[in-house]
Amino acid sequence: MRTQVGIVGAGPAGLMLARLLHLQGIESIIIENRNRDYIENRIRAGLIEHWAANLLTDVGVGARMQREGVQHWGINIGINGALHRIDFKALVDKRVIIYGQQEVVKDLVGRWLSDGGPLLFEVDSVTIHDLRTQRPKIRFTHQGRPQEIDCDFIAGCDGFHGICRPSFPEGILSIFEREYPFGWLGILSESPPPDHELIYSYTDRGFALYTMRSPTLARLYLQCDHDEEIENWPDARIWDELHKRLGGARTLQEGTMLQKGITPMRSFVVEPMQYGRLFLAGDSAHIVPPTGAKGMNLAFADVMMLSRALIAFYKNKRNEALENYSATCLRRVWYAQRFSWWMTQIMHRFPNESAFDRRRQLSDLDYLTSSRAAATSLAEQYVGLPPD
Ligand code: RFL
Ligand code: PHB
Repeated sequence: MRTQVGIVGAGPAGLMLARLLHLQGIESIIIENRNRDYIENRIRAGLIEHWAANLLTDVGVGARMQREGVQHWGINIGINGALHRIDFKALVDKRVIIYGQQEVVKDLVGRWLSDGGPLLFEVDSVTIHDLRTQRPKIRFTHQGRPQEIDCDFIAGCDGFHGICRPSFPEGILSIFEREYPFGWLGILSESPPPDHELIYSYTDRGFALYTMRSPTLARLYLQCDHDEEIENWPDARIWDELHKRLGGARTLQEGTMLQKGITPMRSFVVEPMQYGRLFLAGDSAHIVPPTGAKGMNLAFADVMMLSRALIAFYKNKRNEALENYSATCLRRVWYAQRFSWWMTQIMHRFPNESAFDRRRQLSDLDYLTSSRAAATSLAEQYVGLPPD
């Protein structure tokens, strides 16, 4: 097979990149190691930044998001049960949209396939070659047969556990990382969320987040130990803890749990995000803890930059944007890293924290919820800065 851009991974990054390139007449082939049903039903992110929601609409895959997604013009910060609203409309005049990542994936896959775009599911044994030449290659097996794609460029959109990042030769990548000594236990419940907007709740018992997928479907998270086993959390214990960490300002209705799981929390960045004609985008290059809701949005920002650089290459024969890809992305990546780390460290309890640390967190939250300047800073970062 032969294409202009070979894309490894059909997550938000790979699918959006293919769409952006297609709109400019640039060809790509996507390969994905899971099946369609799996990627369209994997429950992950739920929050889309202001500019990213506009992007989905601009590229023609936003119609269902506009119908079924819910616009949020603020969030609530709970401090031991007392709720304070951060008003995005008044502070920055922008909104975010709650719409599940798997729905975004369904919309992008549906559009790609109906346009006749090549997307091979359930590929195996993927390897990439000749990265420093003008004809890099992707090799894999598909339906038992060995295949090779001859490309001009390879986009490594294969997530944190993919093969593209490990294919950089030794000594090229610098890794910056932090593991947090806790995880999030997340559930999806057939019940209304306690508020129509999100509640980020700081409590003496640990952090909890009350979010949703729709007015009748709650997505609820609890801070738990990083090595916690889900078996230690029968439904009754989860509900009990969710009630306690919400405090008295709202009431929480219980419902049938459709899904529950534990996510570790980590900050991770590799530099650079490019080697020869291989470009990393999304989770393959960086991970943020979910407290700032930035992961999927960063994946979209990376591929916006990559598509612009590839368009400049194909349309204007210019290489500068490709050469600057890594530096351009990393500036935004580090803004999101800093924000996600900051949200994480003011909201959670840490195993070795001192009384000083607790007072400092409470003072940070007090400042955030009483100073317009502090609230504006959070709002600006939370709704997301548009890629420049
Ligand atoms: P993905 O979504 O992991 O997609 C990578 C795809 O590549 C495939 N793959 C391969 N394909 C071919 N060959 C190989 N060798 C391959 N290896 C892997 C995989 O099967 C997969 O389909 O990465 P991408 O596209 O970079 O997208 C990143 C986002 O998925 C991620 O950042 C977000 O889910 C993070 N995240 C959130 N982000 C937000 O913006 N807002 C949120 O509210 C938010 N909440 C969350 C989150 C992530 C969570 N978890 C479970 C990690 C909440 C949670 C709980
Ligand atoms: C979600 O709706 O799953 C969600 C929202 C905000 C976050 C993390 C997850 O910070």
